[in-house]
Amino acid sequence: KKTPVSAAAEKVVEKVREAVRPGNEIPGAPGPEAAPVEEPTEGREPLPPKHDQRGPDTYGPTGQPTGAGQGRMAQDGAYLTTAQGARLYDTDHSLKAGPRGPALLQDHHLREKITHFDHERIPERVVHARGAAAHGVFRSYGVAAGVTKAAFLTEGVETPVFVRFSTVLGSRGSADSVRDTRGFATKFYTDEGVFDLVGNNIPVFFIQDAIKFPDVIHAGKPHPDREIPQAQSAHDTFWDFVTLHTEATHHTLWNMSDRGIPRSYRMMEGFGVHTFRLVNGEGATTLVKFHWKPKLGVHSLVWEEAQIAAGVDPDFHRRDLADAIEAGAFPQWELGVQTFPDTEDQMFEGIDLLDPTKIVPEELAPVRPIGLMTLNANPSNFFAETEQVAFHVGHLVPGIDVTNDPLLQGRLFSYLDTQISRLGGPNFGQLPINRTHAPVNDMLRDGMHQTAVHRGVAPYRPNSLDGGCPFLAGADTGAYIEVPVEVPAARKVRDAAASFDDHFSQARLFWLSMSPTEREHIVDAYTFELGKCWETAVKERGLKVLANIDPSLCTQVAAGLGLPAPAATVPLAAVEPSPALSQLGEDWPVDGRIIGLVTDGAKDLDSVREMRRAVLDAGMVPLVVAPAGGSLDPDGDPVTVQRTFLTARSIEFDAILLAGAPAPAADAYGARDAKADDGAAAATGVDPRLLLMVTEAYRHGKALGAWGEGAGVLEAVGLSGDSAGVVVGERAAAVLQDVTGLLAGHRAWGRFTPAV
Ligand code: HDD
Repeated sequence: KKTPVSAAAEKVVEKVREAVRPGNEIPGAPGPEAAPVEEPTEGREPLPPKHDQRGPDTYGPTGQPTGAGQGRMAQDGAYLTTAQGARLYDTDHSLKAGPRGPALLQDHHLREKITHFDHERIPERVVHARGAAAHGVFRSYGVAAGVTKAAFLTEGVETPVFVRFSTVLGSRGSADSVRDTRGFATKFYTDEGVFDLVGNNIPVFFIQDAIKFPDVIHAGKPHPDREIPQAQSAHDTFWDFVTLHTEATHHTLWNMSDRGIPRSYRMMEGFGVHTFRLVNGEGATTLVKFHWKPKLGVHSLVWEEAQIAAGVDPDFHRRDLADAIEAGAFPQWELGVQTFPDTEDQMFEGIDLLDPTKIVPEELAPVRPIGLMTLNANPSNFFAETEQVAFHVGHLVPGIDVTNDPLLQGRLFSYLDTQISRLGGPNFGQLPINRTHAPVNDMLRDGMHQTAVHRGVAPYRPNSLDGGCPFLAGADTGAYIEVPVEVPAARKVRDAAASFDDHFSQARLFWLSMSPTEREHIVDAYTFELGKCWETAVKERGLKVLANIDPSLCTQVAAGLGLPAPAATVPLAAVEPSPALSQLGEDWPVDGRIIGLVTDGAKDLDSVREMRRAVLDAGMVPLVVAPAGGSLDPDGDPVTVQRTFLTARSIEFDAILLAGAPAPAADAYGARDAKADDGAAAATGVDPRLLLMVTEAYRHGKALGAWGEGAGVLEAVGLSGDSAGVVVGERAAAVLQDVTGLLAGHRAWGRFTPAV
């Protein structure tokens, strides 16, 4: 006999059954099969479970395993329950004194649901709050085995990794494409414990001593009164600090270069920044700087494109990374090392290896590749993985040690400390994403969010009650065996080495290593950022700093600001340029590049089909753009439209191919914005939104290709096959070949003045 409660529950289950999507049926749900519901998009298999998360570690909120083959749905069981496992028959109405009465305090479900929701957010990271991450694997070439005993660097060893990329200044919800340094943090789950390489895409830092980190970050973050601007360095406090504090000059110059606006996380270098110390099996030490080199090359946005992207697609980099991995275009980086003898003075060719504002040019110490990292899986849950991952420069394995770099020394304190407030206590290492893959046998106990159920009575050493366990490893096997480096007798001081006083020579080295186009971008960036400052004194001080880098840089920026160019106050350093610092001049693989394929939706669809296939075969991603959405030629060989003139903007594409010349379409959704009576459209007969797309792409140095009627669009904006980086041909295939050639160099650099 049914009680009224179970009858209501039956009704709810019935509703759920009706809504269940095919393939997602609740395992073990009672009753007849649910009627399939029409799906608007094609179904696809879920991503395979991540290797480092298989096994007994993954449990749902109430303890049910969510390992391989499970966890496709938000919930695993048939019935909705409370956190305590009590089944619920209604989750939409609070318990009230009558249908129109007040809510009752005894409604546990209401209070539990709202309380949990109220506490869903944790504090965002104090820096690097905005990020995106991916799982992958690192395969060692074994070439570093002579200089380090780290087991994961022996030949052929594969180590699971989790990498989080980030901006520095913006909040969690800020835009990806802003001008900023990017974080590049890698967690290696090695058999000997976790090794974190917590680096950036810029090889130097603003400050030489960690004690100044709060200063530089307070200056860079939004102004404390109005909390603006968000995720920007173009404001008075930032420039006030970096112009007063000239050791920031080198890092600031990198930020003002194209490195500050990467095209993609997949196309960034990564740097460990500090000099680390490697130790081999014999105890011999080598100083080392870590580098990540992307297989796709180092590429950037152009500034206007970055600004448009920040509004049109604030998730530009996050989406790019996730889409590429989902499409199987797995990004790869080689890990490389520059090695230096561990001399007493820790200098190399006159460069202080302990000064994090200095690089060692690759021409002086080549980067030797020691392994390959492939990112091959997206996180399944942003909060659990990307948000809760906790990196720490002190997470080291035997064979890798720190140096006395004063910036690194302070970081060793900060990263552990920050997790305690961000993740709510000292047990953050037990979160699935942070768990080491090596067996843990510590004597750390209790604390907030303790999830381990420790046994035994003697979490102390020495003990006799737990059999004296755990035992200690031999002196040659444990981590954190200090390298017995000499610490010369010294007096306690608050000071730095005299070599730290050189703030300009390497900034000059970077400037001199840039191509003319890259220099022009740097001039524009300084002029923009200082131009956004309110205080003239800040602008003038900014120019004084630039004069000490290079007079031509200073003069050009001064002209843009309308201020006199000051003279240098220090002698300009005589430095050799380092060609390795320039991003331009080479050809790179085009894998995963996004190609906009524009059609009028009716004519010459065969060439669109042919081009789509050819773009895919070249390892790139074609996106068909048409005046309206849906399917072209649905009764024949259908072509799916992925973007319309309403939903697409030029910034999404690395190159645009024009198969047709769509006229202003009064009937397409969104065409009212296009104003059929728009002057340009009326004059050219081409949809003005397409004219904007092509003009922008041209201005941003993107390759353009056209055949057939598509050439008419180019003509409408005054371009032809003779324009730099523009290809017009009879046949689609030949056009693609030339466009791919242009993409290999990233942009049509010949379009910029001065040319490369
Ligand atoms: Fe830092 C986060 C990189 C100097 C204090 N840092 C953080 C992240 C990266 C870096 C990539 C984000 C990690 C993630 O994705 O979770 N930081 C660097 C580099 C530095 C550097 C390359 C200089 C070479 N950092 C630095 C200093 C201090 C900190 C000098 C403090 C004295 N950094 C932190 C932090 C953060 C952090 C407050 C914020 C969130 C976190 O650690 O987990 O502890």
